[in-house]
Amino acid sequence: MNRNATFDLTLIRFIRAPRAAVFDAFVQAKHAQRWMCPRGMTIPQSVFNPRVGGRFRIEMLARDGSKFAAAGVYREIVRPERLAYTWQWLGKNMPNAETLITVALSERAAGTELRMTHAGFPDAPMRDSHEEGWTSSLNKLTDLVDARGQAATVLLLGDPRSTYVRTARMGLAEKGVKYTLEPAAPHTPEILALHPFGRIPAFRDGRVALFETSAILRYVDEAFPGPSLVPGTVRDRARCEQWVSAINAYYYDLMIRRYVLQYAFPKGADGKPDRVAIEAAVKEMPARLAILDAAYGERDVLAGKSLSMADLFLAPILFYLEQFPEGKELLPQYPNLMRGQAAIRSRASFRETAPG
Ligand SMILES: N[C@@H](CCC(=O)N[C@@H](CS)C(=O)NCC(=O)O)C(=O)O
Repeated sequence: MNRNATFDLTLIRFIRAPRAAVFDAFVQAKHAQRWMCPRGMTIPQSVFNPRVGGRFRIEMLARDGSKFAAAGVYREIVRPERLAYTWQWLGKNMPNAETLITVALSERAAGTELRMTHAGFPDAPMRDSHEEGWTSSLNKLTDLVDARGQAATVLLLGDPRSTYVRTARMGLAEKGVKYTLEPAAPHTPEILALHPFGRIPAFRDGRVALFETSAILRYVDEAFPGPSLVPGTVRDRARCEQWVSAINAYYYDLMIRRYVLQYAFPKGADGKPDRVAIEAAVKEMPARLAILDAAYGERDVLAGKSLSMADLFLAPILFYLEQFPEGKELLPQYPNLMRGQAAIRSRASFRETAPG
């Protein structure tokens, strides 16, 4: 992005698609309607009249029901290389400046370079809010015209054996989001470039980078259509948050770090698992499992009426717990917990993310 004193915004993207496809995505309603608004919004109505002097109008709908409309006039149309049109927000509470969008498309090996300038903002905050909006919209444009679809834009980095990576993958699968899994170990340069603490997973949606599994899932949940990963009521949403936090704080450490990893990466004398460490962890488990069993009660999920982020955090941990002798013996003593796990284990998102 390039900023200058006249408050213009320039975004440059390489898109793996022919120029004509990118050009048509800007001017044909059937394509533009699918991408010309940030993630999490839709365009229920639009009119595109792509000839010099012709008008377009789009109406955007946010998840909370609020609507935003923008319109403009085509100034220049040279398919497939150049396009210029005015852009003005409509409605009382919207900035009423008329701005100018110029799109230049250049042929590159295996794709197109898009250079988009949105010029004439009256101030820096307005320019910056458009940078955020266009960055997200251009991710959707890439999803649409790149043959790989969303998997060209949405990237999850991590080791598929990690419980947190599996949680994120299950969330993406539940939402029906296509993504690319880029294998990466903790603390490697590619992870540290996105995650200051070097843990996995790390996530990118185009230029939006995130770390921490719960933040990644929050983003995925709101940015993409599909079933919600958080419950519908205030109380249940808080309950979901409560369990995500509790699983991170009181379950992962005990069950994975202090137990599963002792078997998986033995550090005891003569390369055997450290029995003292294992027994200390096992002693604490019945009380923790009983808390979960009570939380399920008669339901199959931890919060609300259907699967939520809370269940996605727990299932990969219990999957590993069951692989080792003490965990395998303990778990059947908690019937509600077992019922909840049977429910989540029957889901495609769980089966398809099984660590190899
Ligand atoms: N709070 C982080 C935890 C992630 C985490 O601890 N991941 C483990 C793998 S399951 C990791 O990166 N471990 C490497 C380390 O602890 O240095 C999240 O929610 O994403």
